[in-house]
Amino acid sequence: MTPVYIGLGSNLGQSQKQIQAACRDLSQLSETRLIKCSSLFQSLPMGPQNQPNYVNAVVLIETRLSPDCLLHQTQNIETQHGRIRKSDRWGPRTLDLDILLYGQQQLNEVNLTIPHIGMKQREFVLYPLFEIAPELILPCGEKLSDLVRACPKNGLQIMSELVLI
Ligand code: A4P
Ligand code: MG
Repeated sequence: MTPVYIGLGSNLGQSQKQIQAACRDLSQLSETRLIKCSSLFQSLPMGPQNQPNYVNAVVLIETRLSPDCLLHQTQNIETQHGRIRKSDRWGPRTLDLDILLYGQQQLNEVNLTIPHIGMKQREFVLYPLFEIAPELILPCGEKLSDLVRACPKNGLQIMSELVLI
C-alpha cells in the first residue's frame, strides 16, 4: 500500500457536504483505505476573485491503485458530484480532487504531475496537510513545516472537523 495525500476543494453547491461525501467515496475505492482527514478549512479563492470562498481539506489514503488509475477514479468522483469542466482557468467548481503526493514518487506525465504543481505555495493545501502530517518531508527533501512557516495564511480559517457522511 502506498500513502497518498489528496487535496479536496469546493466552492459551488453544498461544499461541506460534497467534501464529506467525496471522502466517503475515496474510502470505498477498491484496494484503498482512508487513513486520516484534516479539518475543513475556509479559504479565499485563488485565481478569479468573482467566485465564492472555497472549502478545502486534505486526506491521507493508502492504496494499491497506480497513480493513473487513481487519477481516473478521482475524476469519476468529481463527475459524480456534478463537476463540469469549463475553459476558464481556476473557475468555481462543485468538487476538485488533486493528487498531492503519491508516496515519494515524482511524476511528470502529460496528464499527471506529482507532487501537484503549486502545492508548495498554497495555504489551503499546506495547512490542512500539516494538520495531518506535521513531520512530512516532500520527495524533493523539503520539510513541510518549513513550507508552512513560509506560507502566509491569506485569511485561511478552520471551519469544523471533517465528519464522514
Ligand atoms: N493533473 C495533473 N496533475 C494532477 C494531479 N496531481 N492531480 C491534470 C489531479 N489532476 C492533475 O485539472 C486539470 C488537469 O490537471 C486534469 O485533467 C489532470 O489530468 P482539472 O481538475 O480538470 O482542472 P482544474 O482543477 O481547474 O485545473 P488546475 O490548474 O489543476 O487547478 P488547481 O490547481 O486544481 O486549482 N482557490 C482556493 N481557495 N481553493 C482551491 O481549492 N482550487 C483551484 C483549482 C483554484 N482556486 C482555488 C482552489
Ligand atoms: Mg484540480
